[in-house]
Amino acid sequence: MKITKIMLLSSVVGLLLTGVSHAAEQNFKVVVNAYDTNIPELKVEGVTVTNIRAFNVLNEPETLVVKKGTSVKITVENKSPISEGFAIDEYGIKEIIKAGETKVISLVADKVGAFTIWCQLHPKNIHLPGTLNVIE
Ligand SMILES: [Cu+2]
Repeated sequence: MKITKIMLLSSVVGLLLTGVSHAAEQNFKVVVNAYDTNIPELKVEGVTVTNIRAFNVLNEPETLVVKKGTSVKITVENKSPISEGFAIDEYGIKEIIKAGETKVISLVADKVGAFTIWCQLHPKNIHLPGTLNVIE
Protein backbone atom coordinates (compact mmCIF):
# COMPACT_ATOMS: atom_id res chain seq x y z
CA MET A 1 0.00 0.00 0.00
CA LYS A 2 2.81 2.36 0.93
CA ILE A 3 4.63 1.54 -2.29
CA THR A 4 1.52 2.34 -4.33
CA LYS A 5 1.22 5.74 -2.63
CA ILE A 6 4.85 6.56 -3.29
CA MET A 7 4.49 5.50 -6.90
CA LEU A 8 1.33 7.59 -7.25
CA LEU A 9 3.04 10.58 -5.62
CA SER A 10 6.07 10.30 -7.87
CA SER A 11 3.90 10.15 -10.96
CA VAL A 12 2.02 13.27 -9.81
CA VAL A 13 5.34 15.05 -9.31
CA GLY A 14 6.38 13.81 -12.74
CA LEU A 15 3.20 15.27 -14.26
CA LEU A 16 3.80 18.58 -12.49
CA LEU A 17 7.34 18.77 -13.81
CA THR A 18 6.13 17.95 -17.30
CA GLY A 19 3.43 20.58 -16.91
CA VAL A 20 6.00 23.22 -16.01
CA SER A 21 8.21 22.44 -18.97
CA HIS A 22 5.19 22.64 -21.30
CA ALA A 23 4.27 26.17 -20.13
CA ALA A 24 7.10 27.13 -22.39
CA GLU A 25 9.17 30.25 -22.23
CA GLN A 26 11.53 31.22 -24.97
CA ASN A 27 14.16 33.92 -25.01
CA PHE A 28 15.60 35.48 -28.11
CA LYS A 29 18.46 37.88 -28.62
CA VAL A 30 18.08 40.11 -31.66
CA VAL A 31 20.82 42.52 -32.71
CA VAL A 32 19.96 45.42 -34.99
CA ASN A 33 22.98 46.03 -37.18
CA ALA A 34 23.56 48.76 -39.75
CA TYR A 35 25.60 48.07 -42.88
CA ASP A 36 27.03 51.04 -44.74
CA THR A 37 28.45 49.80 -48.03
CA ASN A 38 30.52 51.89 -50.43
CA ILE A 39 31.54 50.55 -53.82
CA PRO A 40 33.66 53.11 -55.74
CA GLU A 41 33.41 51.28 -59.06
CA LEU A 42 31.52 48.24 -60.32
CA LYS A 43 31.82 46.80 -63.83
CA VAL A 44 29.04 44.49 -64.96
CA GLU A 45 28.62 43.33 -68.58
CA GLY A 46 30.57 46.26 -69.96
CA VAL A 47 28.69 48.84 -67.89
CA THR A 48 30.57 50.76 -65.23
CA VAL A 49 28.69 52.09 -62.25
CA THR A 50 30.52 54.37 -59.86
CA ASN A 51 29.98 55.62 -56.31
CA ILE A 52 27.46 53.07 -55.14
CA ARG A 53 26.41 53.54 -51.58
CA ALA A 54 24.00 51.22 -49.83
CA PHE A 55 22.80 51.62 -46.28
CA ASN A 56 20.90 48.69 -44.84
CA VAL A 57 19.71 47.74 -41.39
CA LEU A 58 19.09 44.14 -40.43
CA ASN A 59 17.58 42.46 -37.41
CA GLU A 60 19.80 39.46 -36.75
CA PRO A 61 18.35 36.88 -36.68
CA GLU A 62 15.50 38.01 -38.94
CA THR A 63 13.21 35.07 -38.24
CA LEU A 64 11.95 33.92 -34.85
CA VAL A 65 10.02 30.66 -34.54
CA VAL A 66 7.91 29.76 -31.49
CA LYS A 67 5.14 27.38 -30.61
CA LYS A 68 1.69 28.75 -29.88
CA GLY A 69 1.22 29.57 -26.19
CA THR A 70 4.88 30.32 -25.56
CA SER A 71 5.86 33.27 -23.40
CA VAL A 72 8.40 35.06 -25.53
CA LYS A 73 11.06 37.51 -24.40
CA ILE A 74 12.97 39.26 -27.15
CA THR A 75 16.05 41.18 -26.05
CA VAL A 76 16.71 43.70 -28.80
CA GLU A 77 20.10 45.38 -28.89
CA ASN A 78 20.43 48.32 -31.25
CA LYS A 79 23.93 48.54 -32.70
CA SER A 80 22.81 50.94 -35.43
CA PRO A 81 24.08 54.53 -35.09
CA ILE A 82 20.49 55.82 -35.03
CA SER A 83 17.21 54.95 -33.28
CA GLU A 84 15.48 51.87 -34.67
CA GLY A 85 11.92 50.64 -34.48
CA PHE A 86 10.67 47.17 -33.62
CA ALA A 87 7.02 46.54 -34.42
CA ILE A 88 4.75 43.50 -34.72
CA ASP A 89 1.32 44.90 -35.59
CA GLU A 90 -0.76 41.79 -34.80
CA TYR A 91 0.74 41.64 -31.30
CA GLY A 92 0.38 45.37 -30.64
CA ILE A 93 4.14 45.90 -30.35
CA LYS A 94 5.68 49.18 -31.42
CA GLU A 95 8.94 50.03 -29.69
CA ILE A 96 11.73 52.47 -30.38
CA ILE A 97 15.25 51.51 -29.33
CA LYS A 98 17.79 54.29 -29.26
CA ALA A 99 21.30 53.84 -30.65
CA GLY A 100 23.36 51.64 -28.34
CA GLU A 101 20.39 50.70 -26.17
CA THR A 102 18.84 47.34 -25.36
CA LYS A 103 15.14 46.69 -24.73
CA VAL A 104 13.33 43.57 -23.63
CA ILE A 105 10.05 43.00 -25.45
CA SER A 106 7.61 40.43 -24.09
CA LEU A 107 4.62 38.75 -25.67
CA VAL A 108 2.55 35.61 -25.37
CA ALA A 109 2.42 33.91 -28.75
CA ASP A 110 -1.34 33.25 -28.74
CA LYS A 111 -1.95 33.78 -32.46
CA VAL A 112 -0.70 31.31 -35.07
CA GLY A 113 0.79 32.65 -38.28
CA ALA A 114 3.67 34.50 -39.87
CA PHE A 115 3.82 38.05 -38.55
CA THR A 116 6.05 40.76 -39.94
CA ILE A 117 8.63 42.25 -37.59
CA TRP A 118 9.33 45.69 -39.04
CA CYS A 119 10.81 49.04 -38.24
CA GLN A 120 8.18 51.75 -38.13
CA LEU A 121 10.84 54.47 -38.45
CA HIS A 122 12.45 53.55 -41.76
CA PRO A 123 11.48 52.34 -45.24
CA LYS A 124 11.36 48.53 -45.57
CA ASN A 125 13.96 48.53 -48.37
CA ILE A 126 16.47 50.08 -45.96
CA HIS A 127 15.56 48.41 -42.68
CA LEU A 128 14.64 44.95 -43.87
CA PRO A 129 11.69 43.31 -42.12
CA GLY A 130 11.80 39.96 -40.36
CA THR A 131 9.19 37.44 -39.32
CA LEU A 132 7.74 36.02 -36.14
CA ASN A 133 6.50 32.53 -37.00
CA VAL A 134 4.05 31.13 -34.47
CA ILE A 135 3.38 27.47 -35.15
CA GLU A 136 0.87 24.97 -33.70
CU1 LIG B 1 14.99 51.05 -38.67
